[in-house]
Amino acid sequence: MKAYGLYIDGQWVPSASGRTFETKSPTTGEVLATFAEGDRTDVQKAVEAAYKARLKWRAFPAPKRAEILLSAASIMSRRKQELGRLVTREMGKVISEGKGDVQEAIDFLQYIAGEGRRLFGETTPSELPRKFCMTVRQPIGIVGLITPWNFPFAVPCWKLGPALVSGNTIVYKPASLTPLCAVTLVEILAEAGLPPGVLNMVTGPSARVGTSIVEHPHIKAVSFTGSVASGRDVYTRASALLKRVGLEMGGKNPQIVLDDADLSLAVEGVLFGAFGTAGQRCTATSRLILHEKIYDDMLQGLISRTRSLKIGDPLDPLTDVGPVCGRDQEEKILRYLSIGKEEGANLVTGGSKLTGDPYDKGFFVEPTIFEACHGMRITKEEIFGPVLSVIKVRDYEEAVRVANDVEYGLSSSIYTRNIELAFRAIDELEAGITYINAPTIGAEVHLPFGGVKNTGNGTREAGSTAIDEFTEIKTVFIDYSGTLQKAQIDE
Ligand code: UN1
Repeated sequence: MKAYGLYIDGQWVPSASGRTFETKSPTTGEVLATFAEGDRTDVQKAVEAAYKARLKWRAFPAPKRAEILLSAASIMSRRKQELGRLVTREMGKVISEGKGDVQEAIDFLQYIAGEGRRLFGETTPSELPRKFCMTVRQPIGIVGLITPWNFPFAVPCWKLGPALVSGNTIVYKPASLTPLCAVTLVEILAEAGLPPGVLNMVTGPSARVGTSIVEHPHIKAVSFTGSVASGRDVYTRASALLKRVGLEMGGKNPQIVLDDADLSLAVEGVLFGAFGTAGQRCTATSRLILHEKIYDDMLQGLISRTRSLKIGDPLDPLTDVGPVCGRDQEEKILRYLSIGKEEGANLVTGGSKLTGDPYDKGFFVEPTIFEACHGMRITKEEIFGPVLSVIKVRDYEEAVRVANDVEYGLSSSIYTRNIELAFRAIDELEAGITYINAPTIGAEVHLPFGGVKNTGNGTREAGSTAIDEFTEIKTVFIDYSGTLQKAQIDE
């Protein structure tokens, strides 16, 4: 069994307490490796390393910093098959999606490396003669990154990439369900040439490692992806210390299907949106809002396609849906299945844990569809599993009203051929992302990603906005008149 340490100042070291934890395959229960369990003392050491490295890293030219990201992307491309399998073994998503996770990380590192030769500021005329005005982007300093288990390569790269190219040093805490992916990613970045102390990783529980990162006075910004409850805690603690915080949290993403839609396209869309990654994406479709005229046809089509999904070993390329990621995750989903049944939602397919061989060793939940009434808990709360609530509406207006009546606003989708209603949906759906005639999942890395309402606090990851979370803007005035010139003062 391989045992991994914490990564501090370019060295793999045991935790101060000597405690360890393990990661298990959600498919077979096999223990994959053990990891150092960090706490406040280890975070302190990681911050010291990041502090020591920060001035040199900041002075290293941005295009050179970007080259390291490009090398990491090439190592990942070369090892894509193996890394995809690693994601699948540790996290449980099916192998095509495991490789997709790695591909998303590669795509994004390549994209953000371009910032090394941009990091654009503005130049603008002065109101005074012989005076020049501009802005430059500068690193924030030491940033804390806290990442989830559902995209163990892509989401850490969304944060690490812009933080590094902008010249920050990092203390990184990955999710405790996928530390093997995290260790591998750090090894790749080290191999790509990242100097010691620039990236430090502390594995261990959120309550100790995460909180210590959020509360450390030298860490000036925190970027977090995870649940609303944890995000709220991060925000509360960090904002009391006046830190910059980027939050990307839950979703209750709707797919609306109007009566003029291409129904077979809409069925394939919701199948991928709701049951891809076993529903464990923050962009997953968890509500299907159907126009009453096509309700029966669409539901019938969807039920038969859902029943034909193959559930099982995610490494098998023929499998459609793998296990959910761990016991807590499974328990939460099963609890929501009971809640749905108790609330009187009509269970039309699925609804149980799968048992028997080969399911007993892992955490397998059937893809589940409820006919629900808007307002039931299963239509409002994030489940983060393969559970879809179908809601009937009379028209476009009611569809949008229902879609918007939740606390979240990450992704959204509408299937229609009516161009006016498609454009109205872009205006009216309360979400950071709207898809027309495509499922709620599958955002591309060169566009901003994030949500409104309780999904986030206004930051956008990826795309052209990615570096905003990790840079300070300095405004510069250069007076070359040789005289004292006074802005705003009448002469
Ligand atoms: C997430 O679930 O946290 O848009 C990220 C998508 C993926 C990213 C999801 N590109 O579904």
